[in-house]
Amino acid sequence: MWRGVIDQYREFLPVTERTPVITLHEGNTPLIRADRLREAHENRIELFLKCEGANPTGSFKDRGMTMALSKALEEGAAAVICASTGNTSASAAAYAARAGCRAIVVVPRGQVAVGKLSQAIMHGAMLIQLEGNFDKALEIVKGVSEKFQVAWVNSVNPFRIEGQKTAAFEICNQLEGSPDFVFIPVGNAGNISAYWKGFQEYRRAGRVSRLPRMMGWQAEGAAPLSLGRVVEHPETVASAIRIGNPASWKLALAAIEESQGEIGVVSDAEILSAYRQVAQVEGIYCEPASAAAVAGLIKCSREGKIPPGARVVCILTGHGLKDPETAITLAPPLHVVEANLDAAAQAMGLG
Ligand code: AN7
Repeated sequence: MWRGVIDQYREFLPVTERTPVITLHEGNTPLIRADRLREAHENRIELFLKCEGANPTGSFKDRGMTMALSKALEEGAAAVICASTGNTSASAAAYAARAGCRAIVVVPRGQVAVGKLSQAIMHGAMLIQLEGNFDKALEIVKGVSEKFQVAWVNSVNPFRIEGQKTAAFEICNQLEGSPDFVFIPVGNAGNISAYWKGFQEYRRAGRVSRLPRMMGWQAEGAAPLSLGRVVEHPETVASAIRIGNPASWKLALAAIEESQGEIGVVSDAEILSAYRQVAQVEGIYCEPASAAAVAGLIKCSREGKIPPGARVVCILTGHGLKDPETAITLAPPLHVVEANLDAAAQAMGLG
């Protein structure tokens, strides 16, 4: 039986036999070949989608949260706290419930997708809605964790990064080797840093012989890394990555530089187009932030940046059901028909 990422990758993680393992059996997510999407844009690469929405709370955050909660409990914490654009709060709430620990989550009011809010509520977290954006929430949570006895479980917590790096191990195992390019959305910049750490450790351990290029993608209105400056009022339809001052800024830039990768920017229109394509061409429903990685790949393919034969993985970081409201804004005119066969057939274009 798969028992989660700590059990599976224990030798690579800072845990001992005394660490209580808080797990929802996260990880082991599908890596799916995407031939139809590839054909639509660039027919000479090998394209795979890493479906992190298949984690227990519907995002990659669970890989980090199993570590963060296990270590918090080992260290005797009675409460955890995080700021969040949504997914971190959902995951922290679920793992805290499992650990029997209090969770306090601070989110920007009116800027979190409804599925994510529902998770924090259902798992019994204390939900604080801040009159301010994510960056402000992060600042406040940092202050609270320094002043009071609560464990800070944002990705500045090194245990989060340790857990999240396991996704890189999994991709290497699933491909039986390293990919050439990894396309990944960037918000607070923890995940791209975690992946790079994971690939490097796997190579050092002799499990793979090469390293991929890390290709990070931000939304145009929330692109501090590519602009090289803090964005005071970040704006994008991809609310998960509406972040103007990422905590892991330096680590992310190091990952990009060391891997000879790139940090790029895509517009909201490009994000929504990729979001719809992944769903309609491959049957995989990811959230808008995840689609930023696919939009980045489409852009690079168009610019001829990906060499033929390259093995490419896009990280689909979260499930589409997290944010049904954005999906519904894309709905074509809805068919409402009288309850009889002829009217229905006509509406179907068959009559
Ligand atoms: C679906 O939940 O920051 O660059 O507070 O939910 O590691 O921040 C979420 C980020 C990508 C960006 N895709 O990852 C939060 C939060 C999805 C996300 C990112 C997030 P990082």
